[in-house]
Amino acid sequence: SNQVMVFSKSYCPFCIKVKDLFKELQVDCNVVELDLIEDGTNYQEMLLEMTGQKTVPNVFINKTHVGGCDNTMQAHKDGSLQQLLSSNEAYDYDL
Ligand code: GSH
Repeated sequence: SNQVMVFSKSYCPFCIKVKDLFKELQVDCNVVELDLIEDGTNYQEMLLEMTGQKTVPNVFINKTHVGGCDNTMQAHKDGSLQQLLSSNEAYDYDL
């Protein structure tokens, strides 16, 4: 099945909006709250290098980088989110 990753910060309103959307769609997602991780790794810098995007939320579905909140809402509107969610690619990141 598909795998959804949401890199988030617990206090970020855009992240809450994205997490609420997936909840509403009854899509299980793996949420990583970057502000709650204290292992010394700069995950945001890694995400910036991978995707060119520094802000959270940073959403991935399977092998596809969806983007931030605006990108995810737009993909929901235009149907591309559902298409990604119904695809069957394996999750392939090595974070
Ligand atoms: N337009 C962006 C989107 O649609 O995702 C807004 C995202 C945004 O502004 N996120 C803030 C952020 O990442 C947190 S609320 N700020 C920089 C940071 O926390 O390092």
